[in-house]
Amino acid sequence: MGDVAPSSAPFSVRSAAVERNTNETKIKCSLSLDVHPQLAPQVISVRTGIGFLDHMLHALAKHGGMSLSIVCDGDLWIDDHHSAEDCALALGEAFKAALGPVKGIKRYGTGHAPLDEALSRAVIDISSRPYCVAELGLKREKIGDLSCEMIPHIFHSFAMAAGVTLHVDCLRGDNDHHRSESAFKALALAIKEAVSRTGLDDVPSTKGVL
Ligand SMILES: [Mn+2]
Repeated sequence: MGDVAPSSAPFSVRSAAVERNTNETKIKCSLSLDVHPQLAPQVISVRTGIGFLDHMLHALAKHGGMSLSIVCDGDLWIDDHHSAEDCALALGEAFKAALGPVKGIKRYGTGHAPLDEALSRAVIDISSRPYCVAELGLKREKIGDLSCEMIPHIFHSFAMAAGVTLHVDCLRGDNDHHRSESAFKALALAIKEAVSRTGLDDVPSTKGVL
């Protein structure tokens, strides 16, 4: 993991690939936390089997400045639960692996993202203290083929697997598609800030370890 610095410094990409296979889902996920217009162009390919989840994860990667490939072959004949949860777990595992030791990054990140009338806030601490509070106030049963009850669960699963503390709140909004999308985009902005390199090589904690 190189230090940040003048644009002539070597560019390094923090990335990881994980495979997660159970009787319920088979997932391949690769994630890069760094993109560069020439050296590592952003590439996003998301096929979870759940259209609205694809839309949300695509937005998360796009606005998080990440490259993401995820393919899930899951038991959608049952419902969307296992696929949605396990994709979030795989993404969290890939995030944690790509980041490696928590050194030389900002650690904390906050994002606010509006989408028309909706506004969400996400706050992340890359802390090795997995915790999640997600209050999205969604009213519909589902958006497309994704159950609304799964959306906070996706944030929770991601936080547990990634080992991060995460608070995501939708502050206002009438349209559940907008509320959800603004939440994912807010998380994207929070992640982008938290993983950004400080140019130092220290552990960002008074404990000296994270
Ligand atoms: Mn949309």
